[in-house]
Amino acid sequence: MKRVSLTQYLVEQQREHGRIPPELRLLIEVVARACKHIAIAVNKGALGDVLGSAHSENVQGEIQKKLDVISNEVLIEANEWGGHLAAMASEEMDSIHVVPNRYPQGEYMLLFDPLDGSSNIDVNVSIGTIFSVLRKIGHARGVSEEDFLQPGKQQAAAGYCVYGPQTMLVLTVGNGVAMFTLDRETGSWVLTQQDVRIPEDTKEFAINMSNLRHWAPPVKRYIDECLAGKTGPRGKDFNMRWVASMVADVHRILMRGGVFLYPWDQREPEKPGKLRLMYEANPMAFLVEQAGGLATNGRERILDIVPTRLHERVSVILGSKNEVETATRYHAE
Ligand code: AHM
Ligand code: MG
Repeated sequence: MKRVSLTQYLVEQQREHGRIPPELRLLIEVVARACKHIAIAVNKGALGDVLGSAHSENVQGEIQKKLDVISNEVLIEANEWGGHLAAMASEEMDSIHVVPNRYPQGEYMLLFDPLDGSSNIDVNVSIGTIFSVLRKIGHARGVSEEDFLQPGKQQAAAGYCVYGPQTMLVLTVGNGVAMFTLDRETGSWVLTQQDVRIPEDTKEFAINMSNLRHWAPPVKRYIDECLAGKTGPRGKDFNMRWVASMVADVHRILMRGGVFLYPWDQREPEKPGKLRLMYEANPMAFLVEQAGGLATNGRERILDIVPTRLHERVSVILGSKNEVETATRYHAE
C-alpha cells in the first residue's frame, strides 16, 4: 500500500483542491510537529518527571498539571517564529500571546487546548491536544483579543491529536476529515483514513451521568428516553460510554458514531456549560460537521455562535445527526 504522509496530503489539498494557501500548510505542519513533541512527553510519564500538579492555576481557576504547562509551552515555542501566525490563544493562558516583534507576523491566529482531559493525565487514559485556526481580518499589524471573537464557521482549519494506544492526528481544512497515525519508527504522520463519515443513527451516548440531578428538563428527557431502551419511546436499547477526555469521546464518535453531551447544569447557572467554545466546542463542531454530523448548544448551531469572550463556555451536543436533532428538538419543545 502506498503511504501518504501529512505533508503530501496537505500539498495535494493546496495544489489540486486549491483549499489551502502555503502558509496554512506550514502552520498545520508546525502544529503536527509540536504534537509529536507533546506525545513524547506524555509517553514518558513518570520516567520524564512530567506527571502531577504544576502548583499553578489557569484563568478558569483550575489547577494546572505539569503536562498542561509543558504542552502549552511546546505549542507556543513551535509556532511563534514561523511567520505564519499573528497571535495565539490557549485555554491555559489568561490573554492572547501576540507573536513577538522580532519575528514576522502572519495572517493566521491559532487557538488551542494544549492538553485536554486533565483528569486523565496521571492515570494513563487517552488525552489530547485540540486546535483551531482563524484568519485575521484586516491587514494592519497588531492583533487584539477582539480579532479572535469570530464564529466557528469562519475556522480555516481545525483538528486534534489523541494520545492513546495510537497517536493520531485528525484534521479538517473544510474538505472532509482525514486521520493520520504517527509512525513512531519513522517519526512521520501517515494518512490512515480519509472522508470520515459519522453514521446518522446511533445507539451510543456519552454524558457524565453523575450530573443527572442538575440537568435541565430537555436533557433529562433525552437521556431518560435513551435509558428506557427497547420498550421506551425510542424503541431501541442504548449503550453508554464516557472517557472524560473530549478528544477520546469525539474520536470514538468519528470512528463509529454516537452522541456526546456536556450540557448546562444548575450548579453554576450563570455558566452556559463546562466546555470552552473557542478551544473545544468550535474545533470539534467543525470536524463533526465535516464528517456529516451535527453540533449544537441545544438551541443553535455551535459554529454560528458569535463569541463575546475568549474563554467563553458553551453547552455541547454533538455527533450522529439524528440524535443531535432529537436532543435539540427537545430544547425547543
Ligand atoms: P479540561 O480542559 O480541564 O481537561 O476539561 C475538559 C474535559 C473534557 O475533555 C471532558 O469531556 C470533560 O472535561 C470531562 O468532564 P467530567 O470531569 O465532568 O467528566
Ligand atoms: Mg479542555
